[in-house]
Amino acid sequence: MRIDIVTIFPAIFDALDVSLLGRAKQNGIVDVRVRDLRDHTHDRHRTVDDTPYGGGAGMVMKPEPWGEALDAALERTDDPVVIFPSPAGEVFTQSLARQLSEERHLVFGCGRYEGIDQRVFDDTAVRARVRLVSLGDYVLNGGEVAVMAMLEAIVRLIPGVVGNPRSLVEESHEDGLLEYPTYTKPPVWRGREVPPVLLSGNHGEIARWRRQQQVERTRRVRPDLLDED
Ligand code: JA8
Repeated sequence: MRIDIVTIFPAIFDALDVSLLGRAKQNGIVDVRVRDLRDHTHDRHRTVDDTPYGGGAGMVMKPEPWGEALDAALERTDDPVVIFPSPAGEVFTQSLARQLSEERHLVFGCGRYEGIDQRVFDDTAVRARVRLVSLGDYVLNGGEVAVMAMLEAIVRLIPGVVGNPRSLVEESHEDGLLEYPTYTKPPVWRGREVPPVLLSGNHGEIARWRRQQQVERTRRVRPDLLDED
């Protein structure tokens, strides 16, 4: 999978060389290109923002550097998806991560300040599938950390990135329920015992207990997950 990232803070993505994503990069499973938006400015101060038309607080990202940077990212590609993290976007879910993990080319645009000139989205949508995506109902200072989170969720779903694919199917959210509690040795720690069923060797009973724990936990902390479909 090819991944382009447009940002004014390329150094944030140095962290992509570590851990799972680092291995996926080294193995050539993902080809990541981090692009500095300021390389597409042409004034002495490398300006990427300006005051908002209509007034209001803060600054807006100018369209011209974005146009150039996205032209470069979209050059000689076939059917890319362009993702802009935004609190105004659709919510990022495991299902969207799964969909995006099957794409050939993802482009992430990291906004800062009060946002990007709307015409950048409109112009990009003529050439590519554009999605505004939110991690949740809170505001960050920019899209970079949101992109890191999305990339981790997406890249680990690409075949060959995570060692044991079974663990992907079993874990949280693929079945719409929260995870069951997990335990390892020792059998007693600070007076706290591991639930005896897990030591019973009865795999049918263990599976039933785990499913019951998932349902109880989901009802307690995320009843919204049980409501729909
Ligand atoms: C922000 Br500025 C900016 C850009 C993207 C995002 S995604 C999120 N939750 N907040 C803020």
